[in-house]
Amino acid sequence: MKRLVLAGLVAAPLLVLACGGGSKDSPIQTANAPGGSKDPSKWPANDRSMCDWKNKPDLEVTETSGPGAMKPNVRRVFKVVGEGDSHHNTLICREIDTNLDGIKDVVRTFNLKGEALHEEADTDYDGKTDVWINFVDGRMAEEDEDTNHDGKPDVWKFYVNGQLQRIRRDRNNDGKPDVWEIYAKGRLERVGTDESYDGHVDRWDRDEQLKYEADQAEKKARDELAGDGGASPTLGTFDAGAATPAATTDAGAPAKKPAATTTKKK
Ligand SMILES: [Ca+2]
Ligand SMILES: [Ca+2]
Ligand SMILES: [Ca+2]
Repeated sequence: MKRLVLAGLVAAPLLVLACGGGSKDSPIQTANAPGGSKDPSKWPANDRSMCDWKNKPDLEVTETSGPGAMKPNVRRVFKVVGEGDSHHNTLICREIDTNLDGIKDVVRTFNLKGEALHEEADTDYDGKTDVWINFVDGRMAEEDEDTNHDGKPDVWKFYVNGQLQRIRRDRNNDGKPDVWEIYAKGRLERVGTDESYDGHVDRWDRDEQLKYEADQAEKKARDELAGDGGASPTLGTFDAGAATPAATTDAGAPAKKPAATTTKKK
């Protein structure tokens, strides 16, 4: 069961956990948040809780130890709802110290129906949040990422019915998007680039058919590797997100190659 719970988490911590299983390169795994420690006996008293539960006596809190944890690294916050027979606890917040350094690094909140609402994560364990996820009807609708470690999002991914629709990227770190990627059925269809950083697309590229075919094949292979996949619909969603690192580097580059179809705008 614990594995299922973890499967619902954001992809990056999941990958780190997977690396802990003894795969080749896991430099991230050794990273500590500032103030954290790999030695559980030196875990800080303040685990930098990201759930809002302190001084709220009406909430119930549990602390449990996830896989590999010597001390509790998972906190769940429950709200007591209903009366009489319908009286029960419902999970409203769960936070985890995924790299076991004593500092919580991923938090997810839930509504009273049990659907995910929001998630925040510090996936590189530098003490700063770098992934923000919003859910609609329990499914991921938007995932923002900070890739340049300035504490602000510079990649914005949008999903509809669990499928990636658009990605906006900020290449010059002015906080505004200058690359727009449009996806159809999970495939990158076209890329708009704002070369002058004035907020307007200067060029749309619709080429790179082969690359997208390769991406698709890779995704298919990954889906098959994921096996039953029945754990949660979000697992598939996270896979879609995981396909983007390759797209990230490629998206900045298409200008170099002559595009099959290039249209000038404005
Ligand atoms: Ca941590
Ligand atoms: Ca971070
Ligand atoms: Ca920009």
